[in-house]
Amino acid sequence: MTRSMTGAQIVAEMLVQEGVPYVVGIPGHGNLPLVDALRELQDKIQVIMPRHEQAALHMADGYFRAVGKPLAVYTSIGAGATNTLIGLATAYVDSIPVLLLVGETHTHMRGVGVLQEIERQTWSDLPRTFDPVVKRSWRIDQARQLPRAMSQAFNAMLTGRPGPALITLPMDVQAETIPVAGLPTPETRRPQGVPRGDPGEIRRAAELLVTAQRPVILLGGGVVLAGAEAEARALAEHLGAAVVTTMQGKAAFPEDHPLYGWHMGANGTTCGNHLTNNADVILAIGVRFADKATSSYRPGYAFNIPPTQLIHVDIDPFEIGKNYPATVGIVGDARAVTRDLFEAVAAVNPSRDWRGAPYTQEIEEKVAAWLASFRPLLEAGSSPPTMGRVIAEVRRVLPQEAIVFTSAGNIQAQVFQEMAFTVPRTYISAGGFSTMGWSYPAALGARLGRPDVPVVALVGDGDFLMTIQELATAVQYDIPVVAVVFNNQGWQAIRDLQRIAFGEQANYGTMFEQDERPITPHIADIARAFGGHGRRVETAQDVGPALEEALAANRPAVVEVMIDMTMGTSGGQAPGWWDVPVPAYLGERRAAYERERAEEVI
Ligand SMILES: Cc1ncc(C[n+]2csc(CCOP(=O)(O)OP(=O)(O)O)c2C)c(N)n1
Ligand SMILES: [Mg+2]
Repeated sequence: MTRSMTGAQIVAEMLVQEGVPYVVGIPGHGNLPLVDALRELQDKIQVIMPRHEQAALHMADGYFRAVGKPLAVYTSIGAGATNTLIGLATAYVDSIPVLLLVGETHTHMRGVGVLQEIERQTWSDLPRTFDPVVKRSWRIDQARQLPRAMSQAFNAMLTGRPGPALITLPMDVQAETIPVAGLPTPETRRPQGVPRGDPGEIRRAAELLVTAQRPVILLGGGVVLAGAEAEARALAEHLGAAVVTTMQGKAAFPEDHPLYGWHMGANGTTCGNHLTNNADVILAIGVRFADKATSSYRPGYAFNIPPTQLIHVDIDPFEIGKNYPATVGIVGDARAVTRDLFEAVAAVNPSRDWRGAPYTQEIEEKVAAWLASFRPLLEAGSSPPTMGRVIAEVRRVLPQEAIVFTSAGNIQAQVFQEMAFTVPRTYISAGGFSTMGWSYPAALGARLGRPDVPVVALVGDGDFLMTIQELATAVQYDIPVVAVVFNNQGWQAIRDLQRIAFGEQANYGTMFEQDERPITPHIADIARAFGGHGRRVETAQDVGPALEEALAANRPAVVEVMIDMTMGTSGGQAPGWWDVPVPAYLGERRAAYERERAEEVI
């Protein structure tokens, strides 16, 4: 049966058909027909109004990372659309699907200078504006293009290497009516199954793995995106391989497992670096080998490839051989390839008895030494408490299934290094883009999809102050996320980096001060003014009870913890190396930097 539908009605109905439960957005004159179409379908799809378009993207991003299904975001034209840039970039770098629907200039008005149109170099062209931060975009001219574009956008987002998609919705196209005989359905348009790896290459990889004396399986974000956690564990336990993860791969393997070696890299761990540095074969699954994870490619700080032989598995051929040479490169879905690898290994070798084996003992000893290295700070009873102590209190209070968000600063680095997770998708971080302002709205999105578990954002004061207005959204929709705000009254992570790379004299432009005294808003009071629960604590003993109280309140809540700002105890450790250029006028520091940089193999 042919129906008359507006462009906006086509978009809204296809969102429902795709099973999208929430659409997050801010209205304007540029998207009124879309908002009206969503009004008509409000029984089937709920609109969530954030207070900033950046937060809309982050909410959808957080929802996907927790649930594995995409949400859609809408904005008006111009200003509303451009406010999403950081959100798209964050999602794109970590390969997270989000559908962004932006209002655009009417097709017949292009180029005149419509309110909020940018038309000086070209007529308004939002796909061009967003080109580097979306996997794929569609510039729409007519309503009849929309069914195809919507269907293609979901395919692009959800297949191969996932990522965000952008569709422009010119104002006239949203309101234009066309006859629609039927809309494409996911059942007939979405490919089924996933790309398997090449069987010959899988056999070669299996041969390498079974002869390895010091195998390491390195898990990245691709493992989580493909849901390959169980397969990776089965393979590690069959081989008796050590397991190390990147930031995006954290929690893909139980962090209390005897084969677990934590993380390598500049802000990784001594045990992780030891294992990856000394591996004879590394099986890397869904990993980018980005600079921080590799200690800026300085051999012996995270990796020694070669002589270590690398088996690199990724859905995106672009990643293989990008930064390190691979002995075997396998393009395919992480889950399918890991399962096939397991079968290939099991066909030629029985399961190794790894419990109590010398390699397992070595892993356990190195991990124990790492955990002991920060225990003094973790047990410190000083006031204000150290960040490490507060993280330990948070871990003690939260159940294992609670979902924890971080995004930047010392708190992101330290949770990565010190907090143990045992359930997949419970540690979620904006790892690749390290976006301040991300955690809190992302956690709100996650909680929409996971009302069954506590969702907590662990944020620095700098981080939280970038999207603090989303407390209004949390209160409006009664989303009981707890933000634990680590208030050290400044951008301490950068202050620490200044001190390490440039020296004490470089203390400038990083801490919130007035007349050389720290200055901060009372963040817990702000939370109460928004209508949420808010408590500020200043001693280590008060952290646990305050968090328990906030969780029990079961409404939007902030626990603000004043944090020790003393240099040396203010953050975590840096067991690797990171290429942070310093100027020549710093003399010996520059000379040391040049010597170190000369060792990079990139
Ligand atoms: C949007 C954005 N701007 C700037 C940075 C650079 N940056 C990284 S960490 C950091 C400081 C973070 O401060 P805060 O959230 O208070 O955490 P702290 O390190 O003080 O614990 C800054 C400015 C960033 N990651 N993101
Ligand atoms: Mg801070």
